[in-house]
Amino acid sequence: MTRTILHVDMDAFFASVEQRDDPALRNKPILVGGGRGGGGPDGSGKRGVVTTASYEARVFGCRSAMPMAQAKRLCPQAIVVPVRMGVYSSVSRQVMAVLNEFTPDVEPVSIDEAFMDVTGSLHLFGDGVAIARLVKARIREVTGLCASVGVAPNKFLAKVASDLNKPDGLAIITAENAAAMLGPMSIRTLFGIGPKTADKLERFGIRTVADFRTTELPKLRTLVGDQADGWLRLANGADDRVVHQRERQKSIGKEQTFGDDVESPDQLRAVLMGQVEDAARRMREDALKCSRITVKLRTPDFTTITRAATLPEPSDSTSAIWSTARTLFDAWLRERPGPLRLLGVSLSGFEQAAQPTLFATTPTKANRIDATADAIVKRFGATGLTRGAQLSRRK
Ligand code: TTP
Ligand code: MG
Repeated sequence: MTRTILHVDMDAFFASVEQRDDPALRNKPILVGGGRGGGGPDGSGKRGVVTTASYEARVFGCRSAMPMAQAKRLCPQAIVVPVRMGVYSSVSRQVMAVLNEFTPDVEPVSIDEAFMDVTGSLHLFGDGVAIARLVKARIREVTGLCASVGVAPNKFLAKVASDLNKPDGLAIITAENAAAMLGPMSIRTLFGIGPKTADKLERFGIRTVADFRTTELPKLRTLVGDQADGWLRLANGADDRVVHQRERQKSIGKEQTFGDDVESPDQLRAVLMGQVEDAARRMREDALKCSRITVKLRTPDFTTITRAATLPEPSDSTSAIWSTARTLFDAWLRERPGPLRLLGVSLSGFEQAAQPTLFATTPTKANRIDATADAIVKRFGATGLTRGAQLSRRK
């Protein structure tokens, strides 16, 4: 069966998020990572490395994984911006939720890239190129960022295609033109050929995909072993790997262990409210609604208790979730008043929320407050917003 596969890859992902959030960085060469306040992509250790260079900095030769000092020599005017991994993860979830509006067959590959099998969605949205245009437009609308998309009959070709016209690219590779397009490309394009294998093949004069194709199979097998057969299939544009849906999230939660046990019910409620706010926002980013709310408590003697309740109907509203979480918490406090070591909340029993583009629904007041709160957090980070119940934390 002929499939239509899309590969979506955000352009200069971390750098574009920084440029979006700070107008002073727009159209400027910027280097995300290293140096002052920056760490590795996980926010720890590994100082002094570029995680992303904006396209303006790439013109000067700055690249990912380059030592920051070297990048600064290539482009002294570049502005160095620290990594904000939490923000990129939250944008990533928004992007993946957008892709899920078009098909459930979405396979995230990394923080900024995913495959989609849209074969079953063609009758709804048009051909692969039409869907690619819609996906790019929706990503821009929801995140303000630009993605490149490749359209092809399989994963390998779709990934090659998404890279062809970056940034803001949209490229198609068909079964008919695949062999001709791949021919002049480096053997490093073939999925699974790492730098060591590539060096070895190149020493034997096999540099391009066309070189690889025209080398006799027994020779390829002596050079690279049994994998020769698979790479030869890729070199001919064939790839039957399927798009695997990501495993569905079972719960979204947040918990906090206190440095000193906390006794004040108001303070505990404020912490819980903040946790509900955070978990509900992440759930909305994934376009989910939950039906089960679990509050977790740990007393100073390390006893851990959970209290759960089921909502009458699935909800993604912070106020609905908060009122249930608060009822659970207050019931616990009436039974066993006293200090706590840990407090947390988790949301589960998910169902997909209605997709905003496909089903226009009338937002309720609570929806509008949540949407505003989400927009503020997106813009200023979680500290930009404090609901009433949280205020006692500031005392
Ligand atoms: P990429 O998609 O490889 O790169 P990119 O999105 O910055 O640029 P483009 O796709 O337009 O070529 O990686 C996505 C993000 O992953 C990138 O923004 C930063 C992070 N990353 C690292 O932290 N370390 C790395 O070595 C690489 C390659 C990426
Ligand atoms: Mg990218």
